[in-house]
Amino acid sequence: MSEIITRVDNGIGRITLNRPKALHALTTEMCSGMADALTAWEQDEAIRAVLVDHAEGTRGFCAGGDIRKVAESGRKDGVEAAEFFRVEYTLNNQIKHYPKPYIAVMDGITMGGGVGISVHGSHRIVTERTIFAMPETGIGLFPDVGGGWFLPRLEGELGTWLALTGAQLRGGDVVAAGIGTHFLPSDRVEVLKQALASGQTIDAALSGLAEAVSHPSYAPHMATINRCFAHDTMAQISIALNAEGSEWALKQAEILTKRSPQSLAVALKQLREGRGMTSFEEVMKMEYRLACRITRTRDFSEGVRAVIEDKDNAPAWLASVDLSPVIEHMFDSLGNMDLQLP
Ligand code: QUE
Repeated sequence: MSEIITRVDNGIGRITLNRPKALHALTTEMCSGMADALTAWEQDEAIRAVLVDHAEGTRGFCAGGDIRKVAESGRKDGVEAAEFFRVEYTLNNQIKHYPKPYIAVMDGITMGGGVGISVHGSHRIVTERTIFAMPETGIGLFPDVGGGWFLPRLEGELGTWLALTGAQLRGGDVVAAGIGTHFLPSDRVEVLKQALASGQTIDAALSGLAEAVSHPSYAPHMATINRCFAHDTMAQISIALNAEGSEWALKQAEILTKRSPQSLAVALKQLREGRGMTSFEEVMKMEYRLACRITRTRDFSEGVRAVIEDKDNAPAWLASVDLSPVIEHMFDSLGNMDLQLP
């Protein structure tokens, strides 16, 4: 059975992720298959919009990327890992600039790579089952797939908090944050698909089915988030959280002690650089440099071992002393190996 199912349903290009054993985590082949379908439908006047969803079960839309394979490659020469990121980030860029409506159904777990194939689309459908997160600092990676673009563009320092701690947002909170565009109870997703296939316009179908969202559950913490996560070094952020003294702030400080110090430093600089960049392509080029380099490091190998391979959830990160020269170097050009986008 193929890992993605593509078909046309009454003028709607449909892509269904179909790798249920790995919660639809993206492989190189899934990304290139999606890119090929999007390219074909871009030119096809019979296609009005694209809708991306997942097959089988209610657990989730997409857990991320095929991180096991990336880690295996990173422990060797990193060639396969670099190829994966090239194909995945080129797809993220294609979605960002797609000329037709791109509707992602973010039903259930939507993390990492799953965010990259949804958040850059024009229409992001959230249900009561949606669990959004960018959890990469917990495996020695960084919040990639365009995290350097969308996270610093959320309100205040919300994106910095999400990126560093890997915090999860659920249901309506995902729309309130601006990550999703529409909230639909999950039992209306089928109704939406039928409405689109019957020729209703997307905005007419959505305005009849979407529900308003209430105040997000993170709202009471926004002032603290904006105060503490505004700093430009991890040491300052940790000190600020501890100085707050509230139960919530101390919990965030404790979470940060469990994340890879190298990932935290890379992610914080990635978001600060990304905030100042004026094109999505520039961000993806930066992230490609970081991905190629970080996936060859000890912390990434160890993070994947602890969280995904052995599942002991006890990564032994390298000490955080004197990281800055290593971090700075990760942002350097790859020369003729830099990411080239169309
Ligand atoms: C952080 C991550 C990922 C993760 C767990 C983290 C990630 C990812 C997966 C994942 C989960 C299930 C699978 C799979 C991959 O888990 O990026 O193949 O079956 O892809 O804490 O960044």
